[in-house]
Amino acid sequence: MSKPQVLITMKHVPEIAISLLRERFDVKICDSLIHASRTEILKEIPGKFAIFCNPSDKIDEELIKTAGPSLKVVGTMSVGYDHVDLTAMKKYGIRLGYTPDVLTETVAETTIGLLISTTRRFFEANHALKTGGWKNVTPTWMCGRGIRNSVVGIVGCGNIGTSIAKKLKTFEISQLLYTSRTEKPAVKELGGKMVTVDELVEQSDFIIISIALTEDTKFIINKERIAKMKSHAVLVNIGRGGLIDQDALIEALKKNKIGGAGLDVMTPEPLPLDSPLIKMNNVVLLPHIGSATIETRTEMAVIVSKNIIAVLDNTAMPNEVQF
Ligand code: 8YV
Repeated sequence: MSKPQVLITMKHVPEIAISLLRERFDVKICDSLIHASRTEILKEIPGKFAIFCNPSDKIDEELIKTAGPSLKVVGTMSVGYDHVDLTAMKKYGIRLGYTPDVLTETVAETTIGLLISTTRRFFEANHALKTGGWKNVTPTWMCGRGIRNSVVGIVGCGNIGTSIAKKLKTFEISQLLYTSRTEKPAVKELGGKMVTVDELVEQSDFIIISIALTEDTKFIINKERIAKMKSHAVLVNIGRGGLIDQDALIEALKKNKIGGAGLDVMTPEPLPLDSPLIKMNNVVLLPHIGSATIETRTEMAVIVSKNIIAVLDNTAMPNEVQF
């Protein structure tokens, strides 16, 4: 009897995760060099039991209908699932596995790195060094703002936001602000004060966006809120590009209305090379590498496989999105 089939939309998935799947499934890995295009996914998806994907794959009704009734589970290698149309998933009775928790510390580490490299101008300084700009150094050359004694605000204090708060504690900041639907005892214990998004953007020297993208949080950082920020405020986004009105941000950065931005996520991804963000000295851009350590990505991939296998076995998934 033939095995059920899984489609993996990307290359270089850790072998351990693929072997787990191979024990139970026929595994089809996309033919594309790195990541399957939408066209390739739609060509390959008919008859598959599962799709092993990531946030760059839009899982919508068209894809589900193209897969046909064999499709029972979507396994996304991510904690975020804004790329999945939950209404369509529900309509067709498809389950969704994801990978929370295992990436929390890694993403929090990336955030701290991005925060420091943005405010202390690491990439600008590195570029100057490599291109002959390191000449007669004046006392204020390449100076940034320190994090110590500053007000740091975290928009969205889930697991990742809480881990960022814990790490920030050692920086001797003067005040930690956060937004959340409910008060977070762990963050309160660190001295964190729950405020509204408007209070947070007005009062913070550093603003970190660490919230899931939903209909409610889209453009949570809009033109009005950017206008309320301090003129030296540094904005860091490790959530999703869609959380920020990027055109409004670019406008503010061009006019030096805020101090700078550190973005691991943006719109669209990959960012086109002609985006004004690329040329800006007060912007640090990373290509969505928040969770990119070998250990974390391996753990994430294994969880995706286990989530998919659980559906075949009709047992509880290690991590299932309830909707
Ligand atoms: C992705 C992410 O998982 O977890 C998320 O929501 O955005 C990333 O960590 C990454 O693109 C690997 O698939």
